[in-house]
Amino acid sequence: MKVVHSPLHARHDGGKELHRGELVPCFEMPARADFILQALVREGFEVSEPRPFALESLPRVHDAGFIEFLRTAHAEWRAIGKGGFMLPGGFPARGMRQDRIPSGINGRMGYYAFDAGTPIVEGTWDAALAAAHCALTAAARVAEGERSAYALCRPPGHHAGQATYGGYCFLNNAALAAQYLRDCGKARVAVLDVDYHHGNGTQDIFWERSDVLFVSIHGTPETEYPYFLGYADERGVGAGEGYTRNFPLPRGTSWAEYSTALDAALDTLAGFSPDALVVSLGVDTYEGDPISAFKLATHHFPLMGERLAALKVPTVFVQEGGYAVQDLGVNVAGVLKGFLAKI
Ligand code: OKP
Ligand code: ZN
Repeated sequence: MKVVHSPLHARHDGGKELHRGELVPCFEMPARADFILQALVREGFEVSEPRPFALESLPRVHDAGFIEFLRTAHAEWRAIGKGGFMLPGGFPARGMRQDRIPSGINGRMGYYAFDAGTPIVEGTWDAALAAAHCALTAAARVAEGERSAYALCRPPGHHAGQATYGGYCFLNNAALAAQYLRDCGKARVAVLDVDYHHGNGTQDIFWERSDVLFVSIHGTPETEYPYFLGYADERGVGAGEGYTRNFPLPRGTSWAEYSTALDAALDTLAGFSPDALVVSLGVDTYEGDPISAFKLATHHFPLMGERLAALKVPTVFVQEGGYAVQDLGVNVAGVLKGFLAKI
């Protein structure tokens, strides 16, 4: 399995985020990718840089105005005399208008953002675009016939919706990979999201579609971020009805209950007979994660990989979350090695 990685990820270094009422150093930091890369190199994985993709050629999963906002946001911030990181100060909540996009940069930032914990800095766009290119390159390798590929994406992507950013995510790397596989002729593509947090952005993007199945196992939104999506009764609408499936689990969930949910999710995936699988691979389900509350141990991650291999479907792994920086590498390598051992 080849690894796709870009050093441009380091251009995104948010500095501070608003967390539980305080500005604290960002959990989503450049060292995350460095630790994962080190571990994978140590394990003998071959690493390459992403292929180039023209902006116009990106699979259409995001709104054009939203992409333009991300591309130009920090330059506009500098144009009004500001530097450093950008955070929004207001959102179009219930009872307010959603149909007017403010022209000023502060209002436009609140229009497209859905939280105040996702800073944009000067290099954010370059890093987010490079992460998208990593996911697309991994998808291209699988479309060309490789059994699997791993995209070391940073910043992550699964919270980014059709026209929204938040949860440390700007472009939805997994959704771009899934759409790329569709565009290459894979008729049915499944996305399995095992990050601790619900993949609200991916769900949003494929909500009304029956050609891409979205399945997510995550901390219940009753207590866990992103709070407002990810309940079991969300199953898609219109043509997409039944093609979104959510498995919310309580804080404190350990491998015994987790693996039962994983088996149910895998049954759902097998019933869809996908031509390709994209795994949104967050390892923040780990017991040592500083912002999450499941209890998976390092030795459980290879078991997860083994079960994924049993689907016998060409698979693109896309890195999402995981914030126990020192242990990220071994946990990610564990999933990939477990998978490789069973294919
Ligand atoms: C990203 B991923 C609220 C702080 C909440 C956001 C967590 C994002 C997780 N201001 N923190 O799914 O690992
Ligand atoms: Zn997460």
